[in-house]
Amino acid sequence: MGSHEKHNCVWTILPLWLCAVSFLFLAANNGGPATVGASHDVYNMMNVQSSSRATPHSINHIHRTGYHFQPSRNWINDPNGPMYYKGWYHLFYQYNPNGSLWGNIVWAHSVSKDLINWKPLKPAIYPSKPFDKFGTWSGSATIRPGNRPAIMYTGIVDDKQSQVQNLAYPADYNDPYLQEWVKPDHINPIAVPDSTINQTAFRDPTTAWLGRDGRWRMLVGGKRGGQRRGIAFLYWSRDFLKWVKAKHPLHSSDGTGMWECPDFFPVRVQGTAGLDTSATGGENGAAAVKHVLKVSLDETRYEYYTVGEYDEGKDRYTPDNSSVDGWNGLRFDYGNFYASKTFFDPSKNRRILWGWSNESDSYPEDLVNKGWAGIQAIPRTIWLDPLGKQVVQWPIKEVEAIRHNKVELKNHKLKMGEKIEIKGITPAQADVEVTFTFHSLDKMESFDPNWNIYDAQKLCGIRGSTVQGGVGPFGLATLASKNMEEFTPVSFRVFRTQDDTHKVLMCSDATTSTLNNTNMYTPSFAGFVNVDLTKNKKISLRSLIDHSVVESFGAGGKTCITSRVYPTLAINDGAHLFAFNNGTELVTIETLTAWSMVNPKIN
Ligand code: DQQ
Repeated sequence: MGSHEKHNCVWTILPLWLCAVSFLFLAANNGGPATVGASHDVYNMMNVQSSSRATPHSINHIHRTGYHFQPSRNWINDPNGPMYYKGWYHLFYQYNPNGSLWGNIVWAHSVSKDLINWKPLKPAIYPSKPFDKFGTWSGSATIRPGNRPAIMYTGIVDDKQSQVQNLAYPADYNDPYLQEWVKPDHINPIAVPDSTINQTAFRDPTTAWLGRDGRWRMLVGGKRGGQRRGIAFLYWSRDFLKWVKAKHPLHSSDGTGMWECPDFFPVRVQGTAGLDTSATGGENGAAAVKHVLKVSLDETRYEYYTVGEYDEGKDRYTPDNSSVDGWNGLRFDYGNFYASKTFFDPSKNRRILWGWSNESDSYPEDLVNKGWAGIQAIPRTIWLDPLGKQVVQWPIKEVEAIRHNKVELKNHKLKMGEKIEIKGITPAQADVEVTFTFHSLDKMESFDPNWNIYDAQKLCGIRGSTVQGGVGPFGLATLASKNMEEFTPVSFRVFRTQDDTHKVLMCSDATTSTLNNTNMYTPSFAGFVNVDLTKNKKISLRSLIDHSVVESFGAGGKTCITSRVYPTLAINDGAHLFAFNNGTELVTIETLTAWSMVNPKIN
């Protein structure tokens, strides 16, 4: 939500159908992630109309998830301020207590011992003060020395959605649930837009980090007034109470538009362990570190990140040459995954990534009728790939505790056009890990030099899972109906590039996911996988399948894609799972292990 200044649907009194039609027009013409954004704004428009009359509707359970985080009803968006405190994981999230469209946003709050079973608490932060009277938008938690958490969040101060940053701290540090939060009048707001800052494009403070010079730093997302330069404004503080803006931002990039929900954190150059956000590397035997800067692009509703060097002395971040800054950058997830945020988990020495996965049924009426909207993706451990050019993500270990009914398949060969059904589990709610091998790359298709090397999604649209290839497409057909009238394929396809190397495309294609094609946004999400298949002719895939979501992890988590889908036949017992090969090269399923997933206790 957010850049309302540019979206006519939000503020005009266009009839709803016209907005919906213009959304479909955008969806048909852009073909890219921008369409996701368009849908959010249509929702906004409905909220403006409906927030006062929003009443709890009956809940439609067909596509609700079994083991993903969602409250019992209503709208959710960004994960906020995740942290670990006194034995409990805390998740706050943007929530509309009054309905299933965006609006009336508060910080809802749940706690967990294992990041899988969740206990709801009352909202932690909600509009109550002049500095947040019109909204309590996204922000982050920082654990200050002495185990003292604090939250920084964006307050909306007027009906034009002008934004300031605020600080809240727990009323009682002895309460492990951190139920009460104080927003002191004498210090808030802690940051207001100065004359150089666009006041409706100034939000989502990061977790703060403490420099060697004893000074705290935090970032606020923004864009240069009127222009499309995305900015991570940098703020400094000696005491965490009084914050001043640094002369220059930590980083900015032209042509990217508003940067929402920035996230900036150190990663070890070697190993998978996480680091505290204040960790600095390389000195006194400390592990060498790099930094990751992620931003969520309001214009397109996808995120990108870079890996680079943070110079603490100059307070500048410079992406490495191998990291593209801008719309073609690397993504944590090439699908429906937005406003993500990481935190350091000191209890298990890892950094964990949360991300919001919005609905893809496009009409606001669908959400109103369902009575709920939005889920949080399964938390992922995140670390730097050994080659140093990208991050790797893997579902947290704890999710394995809800696996049951294991089935296994070994050394099964799939000729061109063959598929095999994986039986003995509940395919609508499952976890599946598979490794595919093949003998040679000789049959690879050529990568047409006219194709845009960044536009994996378009390529997947042209060369979908049923279009015969050479090496691939092979993969899993998830949420499939018995006779494949509906299925969401997650697949790999290998191309020969002009320099005689290869490029691996991974697709999670929702175009065939449902027979109900009227209101659906069904993109062929895709990303390239940076793997060398010449020596080891082998690639792995894991998919977490949960009724209306398929979260997939290619090559051990190098490329991740989340799709939201709404089958009509492939629901509950009508859902099936297959592995398939539609390439002329014979593919072997070296191992496939699948499990049903039980329902944890969620809210
Ligand atoms: N959602 C929040 C904003 C943030 C946006 C409002 C990202 O703070 O920029 O609900 O989805």
